[in-house]
Amino acid sequence: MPIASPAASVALEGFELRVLHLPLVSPFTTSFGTETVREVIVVRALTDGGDGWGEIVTGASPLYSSEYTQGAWDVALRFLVPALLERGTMAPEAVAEVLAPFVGHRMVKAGLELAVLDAALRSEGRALGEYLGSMRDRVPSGVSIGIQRDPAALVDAVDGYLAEGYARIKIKIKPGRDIADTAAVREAFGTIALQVDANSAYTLADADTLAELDRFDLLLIEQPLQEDDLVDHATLARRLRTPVCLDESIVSAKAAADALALGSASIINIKAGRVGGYLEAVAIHDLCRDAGIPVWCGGMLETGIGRAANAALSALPGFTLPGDVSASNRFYTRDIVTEPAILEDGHVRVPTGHGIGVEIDPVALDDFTVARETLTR
Ligand code: OSB
Ligand code: MG
Repeated sequence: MPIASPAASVALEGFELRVLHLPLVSPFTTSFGTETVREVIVVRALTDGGDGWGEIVTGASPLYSSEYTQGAWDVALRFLVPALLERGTMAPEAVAEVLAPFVGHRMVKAGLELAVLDAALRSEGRALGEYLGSMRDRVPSGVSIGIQRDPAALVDAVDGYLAEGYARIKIKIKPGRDIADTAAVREAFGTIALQVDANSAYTLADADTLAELDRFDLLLIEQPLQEDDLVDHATLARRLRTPVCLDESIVSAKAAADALALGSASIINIKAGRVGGYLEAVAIHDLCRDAGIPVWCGGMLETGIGRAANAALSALPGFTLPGDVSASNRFYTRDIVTEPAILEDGHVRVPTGHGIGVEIDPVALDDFTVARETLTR
């Protein structure tokens, strides 16, 4: 259902943007590359109702999507933040509308919107989960595991996460590191909840290989083909018994509706950053729920800011599959919030504090900051 009751308007006084470098506990390898440090932009909205926090989930390079840190930094400071400050006073629900004339840059828009939303909800004393329509106080936690040195190393990694209690395992695949890796995990751990993510590494010419995955009873295969391959995904989906789930392709509610109309996917991964914000994410949740399509919450190696907001989003009723909403320590030894998300019985808690429900650790924030810029009205 759409947002039941809109948030308060706030007078925007300025925005502080910071680039942070957070070391990862271990390298994270996907079909598009390896990361050892998470580069991320943290947004602080300065308002008459107090500060609000958001996170721009771009990576350092445009490998997952066309967005990347320096491009995000530039477009935010040159166009998006000035447009918001120019408008002055607004409700969080108006942020997307003010930013709509600027094409693309959805992760930047999402981070700015979250900061305004957090400020507004904190000023009213409301929790983000309650505002978005959360129905649960905790959500099952899945973990995304990067490509390892070899299948044996992958089995070791999966073993560790299962021992911690993760409710669902996702492994990254790419051509040449697909069937044997998946077989090794299935053989080692039996009927665990298992899915794979290709991050666009295949083409339709690989359909025979991908069909070999059918024998592993996977929950889904995520984004086998390119972002704009909606028709090819529909063709592939007809070939596979494994459900096709889209991540990169779903950049908006419109893209989700198109994908469903074409039969490109039977499950959708929702990431607020990729779709331009938590409100657009709720719109996709709503349309999928009406269409009987399961959704789950994806992750972008979020700091404690995005991790808290993702837990709230994941508690909406249509999120019927475990998301990539892992504990903070899956990626970080030190987070920038005072109470990083922890795994409890395979779940993470939906914060109940005001706004995103977590407090920033100012010392950690400063320690990880490598660049900083403030624009005021
Ligand atoms: O495709 O889901 C993805 C991380 C960065 C970019 C893309 C993806 C991922 C993940 C990690 O799989 C998910 C997480 O944050 O736990
Ligand atoms: Mg993915």
